Amino acid sequence: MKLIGSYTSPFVRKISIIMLEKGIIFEFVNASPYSDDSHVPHYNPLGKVPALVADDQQIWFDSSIIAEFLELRGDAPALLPADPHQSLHIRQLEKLADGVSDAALVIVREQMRPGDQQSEEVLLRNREKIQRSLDMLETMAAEGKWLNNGHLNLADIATGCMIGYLNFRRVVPNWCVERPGLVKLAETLFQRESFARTTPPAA
Ligand SMILES: N[C@@H](CCC(=O)N[C@@H](CS)C(=O)NCC(=O)O)C(=O)O
Repeated sequence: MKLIGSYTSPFVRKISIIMLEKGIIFEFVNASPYSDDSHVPHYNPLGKVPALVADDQQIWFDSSIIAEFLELRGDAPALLPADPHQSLHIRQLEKLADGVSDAALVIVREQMRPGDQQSEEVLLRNREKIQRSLDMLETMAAEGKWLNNGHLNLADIATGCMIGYLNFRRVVPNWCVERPGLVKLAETLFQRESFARTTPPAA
């Protein structure tokens, strides 16, 4: 099994953590999707990481699909409930956390442009997406049913990777204000070996 990506990506980190938690042995192939000579399009025509090359050489891309593929292998611990309807609730929160990472990535890329070419509208729109989504995740973390219920699941992992990315890129540094449920969840997750071993490199 080969994972193509970079540890600065919250989506790649999500897959690394899933495989570490499940004890799946894999080779990590460091590849930047943004370099001119990137090999990533060879694995994923969209040019995005992560991509996973399975033992039968089948290539899987998009972190949600890879997560589903890994879950279908059946390695313990299960990160989704067997009941498909319950699973859907957790998958939706996984997508919500991933959507925050997407919006944070847009902000990071926008801020890399020369100041006079940056769009205030794009920055504001994505900050608003992030704040609204974090509010919903906070409610879910406080409820403790589909997120933060004491049994690590896919939504917890996606949320931890997203918060790690907000911290790493210093996007929306006030994310933790009045969100004690998310702060507690992040603190608990960051103590796990799988998270500690995949901390993004210093910027
Ligand atoms: N929905 C995708 C998002 C992946 C993604 O956006 N990855 C970023 C790195 S964090 C990337 O490869 N971007 C390159 C590009 O957009 O060209 C997933 O979950 O895998």
